[in-house]
Amino acid sequence: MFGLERNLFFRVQPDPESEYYELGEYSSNIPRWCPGCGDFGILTAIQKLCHEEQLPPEKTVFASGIGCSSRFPHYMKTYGFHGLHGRAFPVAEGIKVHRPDLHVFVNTGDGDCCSIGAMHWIHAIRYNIDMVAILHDNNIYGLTKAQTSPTSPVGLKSNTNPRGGVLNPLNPMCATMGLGKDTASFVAQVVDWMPDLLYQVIREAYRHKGFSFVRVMQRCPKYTAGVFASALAHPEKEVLLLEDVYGRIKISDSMKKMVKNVLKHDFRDIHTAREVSTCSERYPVGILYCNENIQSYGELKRPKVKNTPARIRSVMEKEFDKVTKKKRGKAAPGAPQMTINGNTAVGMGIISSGMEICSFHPIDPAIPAMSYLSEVFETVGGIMHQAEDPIAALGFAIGASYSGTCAVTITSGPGFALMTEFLALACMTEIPVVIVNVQRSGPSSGLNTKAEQGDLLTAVFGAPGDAPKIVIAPSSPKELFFSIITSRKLAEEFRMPVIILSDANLAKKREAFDRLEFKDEWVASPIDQTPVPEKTKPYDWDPKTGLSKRFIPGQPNGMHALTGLAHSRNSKVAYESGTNQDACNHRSLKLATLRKTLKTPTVLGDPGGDLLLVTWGSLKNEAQTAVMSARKAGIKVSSLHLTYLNPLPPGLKSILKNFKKVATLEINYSDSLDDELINEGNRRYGDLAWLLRAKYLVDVDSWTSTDAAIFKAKSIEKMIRDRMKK
Ligand SMILES: Cc1ncc(C[n+]2csc(CCOP(=O)(O)OP(=O)(O)O)c2C)c(N)n1
Ligand code: SF4
Repeated sequence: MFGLERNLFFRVQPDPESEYYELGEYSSNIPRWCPGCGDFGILTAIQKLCHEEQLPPEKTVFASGIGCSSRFPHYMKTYGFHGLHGRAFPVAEGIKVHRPDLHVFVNTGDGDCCSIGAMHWIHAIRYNIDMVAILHDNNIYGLTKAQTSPTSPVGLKSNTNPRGGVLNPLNPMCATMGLGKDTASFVAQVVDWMPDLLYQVIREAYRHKGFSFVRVMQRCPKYTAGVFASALAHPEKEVLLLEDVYGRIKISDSMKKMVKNVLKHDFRDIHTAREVSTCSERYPVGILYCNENIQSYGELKRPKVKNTPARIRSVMEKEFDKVTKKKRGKAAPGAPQMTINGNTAVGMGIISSGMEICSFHPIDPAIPAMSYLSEVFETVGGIMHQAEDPIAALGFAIGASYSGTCAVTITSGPGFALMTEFLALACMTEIPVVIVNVQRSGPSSGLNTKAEQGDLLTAVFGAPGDAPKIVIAPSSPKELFFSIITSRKLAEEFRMPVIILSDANLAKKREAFDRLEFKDEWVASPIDQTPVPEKTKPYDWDPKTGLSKRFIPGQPNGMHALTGLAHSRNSKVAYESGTNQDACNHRSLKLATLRKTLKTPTVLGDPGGDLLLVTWGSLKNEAQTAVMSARKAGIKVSSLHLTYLNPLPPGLKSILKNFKKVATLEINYSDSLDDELINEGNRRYGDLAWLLRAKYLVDVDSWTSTDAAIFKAKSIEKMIRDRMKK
């Protein structure tokens, strides 16, 4: 913008050479772990690593899930992302792919990594993105007070297996190396009670370029005091020390004396590594396997060009040309017309907004938008990430956004349903992100190519707890294009997710309109990367608007651990409801603030009458044509189209009150009063009707069908005539 490069901030950091960080500069809050917990040893080793390697705290990020071990980021004075149970990997991947300049670590428990997050773990290994993942393996779910984990030994009593676990434990080392010698990149195992080895292994993991996976046998004196007791008491019998033949790890004489079983090991030999890992009598400790020749997904995805407004302009002008007919259009004689469908509009809007990252998991009817971007996005320096599932797609987008941008994900109903936990996290942590949901007929897998407007309530309310977010429904490809540009700006300004509801009709529908000319103002301004002023809090909510300024990794003085748990303005975990209430209040105020800027929508027809037909999304044109025709026939009907669905625009209540009857026209399901069992008391309504009824206490009827094909102007007009006769 204004002659500056967008990624300028990567080069205005203080010169790391000129800084020296003391060991104490990496410590933050006092850990809440139990006395004797093995997590302390891991913390000490990592703080030592940061100090020895002189990692700039503002350029270091610890991402975690939920668990005792996942509290780790709160104890480091770096940036931290304490997110969702099992979902640290996609977030960390988004961070590192967008910001390769950051040092990224993941702290994960055995439940977090090997159970709920197992799918992300497998793919994290496959992506081989440069980061260090520490598995804090205490063989139990610690935080939730002793449930069996996938690594719990047979017979271990827990409160979910009071007579002892029955399944053989999963061996994370075998699982990792089982993915193949050209997939696993760095695999190591160590115990928390051998601090020197622990430190050295983590150091080698850090120095390895690629995904380093370190399993630490971590003592949990509270719930699994017995499981490592024997190895601790008899290291000479139960531990096998791997002495690497390359001498990366220095094995002291005292270590050798204590352990006794020492194996000279070439960590390039996966067969021996697998063999020793499967041995049930001894824990092998040291580097098991390392392959330095595997390509990193992060490197493969590294943009070859910079995403500057000038480049976006040049690419988009060509893209607009490709869809523009040279001959003069009918609608506006003289102006060249471009014709695009909704899915292409999504792709074009994403590029034109200056977004740099789009993550997705293929699902129809959104796939053509993903394909379009896969073709073009790279040419403006954009990154397309096909994630292992929709959960990871949103997690990756959130990670990228957190690290200093606003990323987007594209999906459809079933994928959107899976995303709701991450969606709430983005609301809670106030991370901007744009989600495009190309709705399809549901429920469940439904009809994948047919349109439905069945996800409105999920978009507005579908999340655990109160999670305010912006929901917009464009009505045409052109509106879709501009809604993406606006959404990015809203997401960043209001620090919240913006959901754009498209649908299968809109996705496929081609619309001709005057050829666009690229405008620099479509591209969002670069993010402020200047040092955070002293004493500024990560959630310095303005008492009136709820708005606050976000800090991003790389910004000096802004280090804090962001958390999906209830938190204070300082981003400290809050253990009492009062703080949570305060935070909920401020997040909600942001919607009220946005609402103040929205215009009251215009009624088509008279401002009062017998019937007001309310629509949203793709039904606008057909409904308006029908209403105009019915009006010509003397019916006192008007129509109202809503684009902003959360928050709803001001002035609606008085509009609705001016009509004898109000009905929504929606492509979704509602009960019919013609059914014998259905009455006013038990009737289920279309999504928008539910919203309007709840919000304005107006008796709003639903005229809906899940068959999108019936909503043609002629049949809508007939519907109006028939129903007004009743
Ligand atoms: C979706 C979801 N499911 C379950 C939980 C509850 N939960 C939080 S932490 C945890 C287990 C933690 O165990 P582990 O990952 O082994 O870490 P540890 O506490 O032992 O360090 C569970 C089940 C949750 N927060 N979210
Ligand atoms: S419950 Fe176990 S893992 Fe959790 S803090 Fe206590 S000792 Fe550590």
